[in-house]
Amino acid sequence: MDKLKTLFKAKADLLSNEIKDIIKEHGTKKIGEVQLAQIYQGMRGITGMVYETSLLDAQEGIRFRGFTIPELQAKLPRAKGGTEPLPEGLFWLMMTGELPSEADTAALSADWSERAKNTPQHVFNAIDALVSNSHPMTQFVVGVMALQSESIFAKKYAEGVNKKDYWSFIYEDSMNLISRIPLIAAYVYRHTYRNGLQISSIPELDWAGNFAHLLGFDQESFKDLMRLYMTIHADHEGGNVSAHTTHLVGSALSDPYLSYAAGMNGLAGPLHGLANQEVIKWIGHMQKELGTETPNGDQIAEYVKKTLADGKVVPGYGHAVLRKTDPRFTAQQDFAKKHMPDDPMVNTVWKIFETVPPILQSLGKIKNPWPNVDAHSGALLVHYGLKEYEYYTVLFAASRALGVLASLCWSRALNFPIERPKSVTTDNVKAWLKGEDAIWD
Ligand code: CMX
Repeated sequence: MDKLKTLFKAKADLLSNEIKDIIKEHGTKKIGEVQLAQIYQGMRGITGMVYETSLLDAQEGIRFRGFTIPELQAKLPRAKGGTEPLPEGLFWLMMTGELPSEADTAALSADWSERAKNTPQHVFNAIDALVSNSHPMTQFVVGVMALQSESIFAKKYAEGVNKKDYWSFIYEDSMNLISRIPLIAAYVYRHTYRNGLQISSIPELDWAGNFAHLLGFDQESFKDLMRLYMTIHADHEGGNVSAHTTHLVGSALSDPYLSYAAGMNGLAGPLHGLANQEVIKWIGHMQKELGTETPNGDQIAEYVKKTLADGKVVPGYGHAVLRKTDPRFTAQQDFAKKHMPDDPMVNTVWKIFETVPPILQSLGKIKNPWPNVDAHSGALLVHYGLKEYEYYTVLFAASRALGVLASLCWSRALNFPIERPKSVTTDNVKAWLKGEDAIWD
């Protein structure tokens, strides 16, 4: 067994026993009270699942195993000459709760590079077979689904395997899938926007550095952007649509390919990960309508009011849990201040940041008027010439694999059961409001 797998199993056995004791001693304690509004309004605020890899605080933002993004930037190993953390290091941290050494991250880079070899051709043929205007996220998910033929878990389950061993095959599938995600994602990009001219991997590069290379962007600072990008988008606790869907589908013992693909179909929604493409599309329309690349605050305010009057959302703003500026926005802003402080698109994003929150706040109904991760990411990509905004969610999806698959390993290692919350009908609710016995009592 490789070092990460051995360490992961030891941690999982330990936690599994602790959880058994917690349930035995405290299992009947109430962890919260569900209100009627919560069951009608997206289950907001209901604590209903365990997700070990990260935790979101409404005021402070995301912590990965207790570490904030600036702490990760300081503590995780970097590529030689690089200034941003390696996503391999974050994956190790999410899997074990421990910060990896440089040797651990280097070994993981080499392991993923090796596992990515001999990706079956039928994966790329499946993408080629799609109609040419298929959205990049559709192409990406089809590629992942085609790769499901390689699932070790599905094969072993069909042969009949002891449930105690599920975690091991989920681990192998997750590692194999993560290793090949840059290949599938870059294939979609080159296939759609670069006349199908594909680029070969550089096996010695780290996972995100090689991904940048496969896309056709070899500047060192773009590689660093990808390392940062793949780190900050990886995980956002368990309740968001992509993480929760992966977790839910995985709970039926669907293998990691099926579970991750399901989650990424959720990420492709405009209220979730697709918002990163919507932001650049929206800014592009604003620039066109106003006839300027660098609108001032008053012009932006007018355009925002028009967007709202047309019954649309302002993309990149608001969040279901966060109540402050997203630290993932700030991390990207810091990167931009360092690498491209005079870029017109980046400056427009900053001007929007000055202008939008007070307008949203003044409406009185929006719980979080501050920018989320998607408000900034596109502008950085545009700066480097990656202007095809319909592709942006694929980058988010590549990163999100690290968090949702690390969590899937944990869910199987802890033997979490199939997820099956209770639903009610409005007739049940009305009867209960009239004083009849509630079916949930
Ligand atoms: N622009 C306009 N209206 C907004 C808004 C925004 N950015 N954010 C919230 N609202 C509206 C909601 O649509 C809702 O309106 P109704 O009462 O008319 O239905 C009202 O304000 C209250 O919403 P909320 O409780 O503050 O927010 P929700 O938890 O329901 O939704 C989110 C959260 C992210 C879907 C929402 O803020 C939104 O649509 N933002 C724009 C899309 C976006 O950026 N999504 C990306 C989120 C991050 C990610 O997952 O990648």
